[in-house]
Amino acid sequence: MKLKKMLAAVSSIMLLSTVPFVNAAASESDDPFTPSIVYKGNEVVSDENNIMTFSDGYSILTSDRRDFKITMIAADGAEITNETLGIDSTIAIARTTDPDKANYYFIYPSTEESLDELFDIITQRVSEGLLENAYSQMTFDFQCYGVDENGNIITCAVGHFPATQTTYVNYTPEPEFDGKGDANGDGKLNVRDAAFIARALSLGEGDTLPENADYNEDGVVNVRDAAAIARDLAKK
Ligand SMILES: [Ca+2]
Ligand SMILES: [Ca+2]
Repeated sequence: MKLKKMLAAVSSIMLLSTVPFVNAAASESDDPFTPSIVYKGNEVVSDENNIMTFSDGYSILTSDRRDFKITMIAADGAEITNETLGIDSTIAIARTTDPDKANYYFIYPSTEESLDELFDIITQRVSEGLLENAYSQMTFDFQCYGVDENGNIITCAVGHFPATQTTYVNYTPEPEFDGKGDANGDGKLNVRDAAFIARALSLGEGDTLPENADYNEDGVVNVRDAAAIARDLAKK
């Protein structure tokens, strides 16, 4: 057994099992219409014989691919129908019930082959401007694997892990948090920051709060900042 490769696979699976695919540095495809971005920036460079290899060099053995889904985000004012999408009239298009995402439409293909075929067409509609963006998703189980001296694939005895693969047409990384409102300095903005500001103010220690506690950017840190943080969090 090629121990080195096996160990690499084992270490990759340990990473993957805790934080699936998020370990790679974000890599943006040269061609934005190549449907290849998986999760937060890790790109599938090949997918053959159930072995999926990512741009960071990790590869996994996949099985039981299921739950196929295409999400389409319509451009402003675009009419989304089987006809405008150019897909078979028998394919059901669902629409979200979330009023904040009124321009989201979904297709649930029954096979991976049909997912791939439809996603090619949908990708074309993004490039033509009918859709703002689109992504395809599927769930699969995966295992790490190694190759023995005879070239046979052997799996690691660590079991199966379910994962969801997301393939975007256009991948936009989440903007980095700029620290605004992070009064307690833990790198996150949440209700603790509103409480932290309120507590410091109530103790008469408002002047010990950091500059970025001025969430509404009016030049003073006061109870309005705590309220604004709470209000914005409630909107999310
Ligand atoms: Ca914080
Ligand atoms: Ca303020």
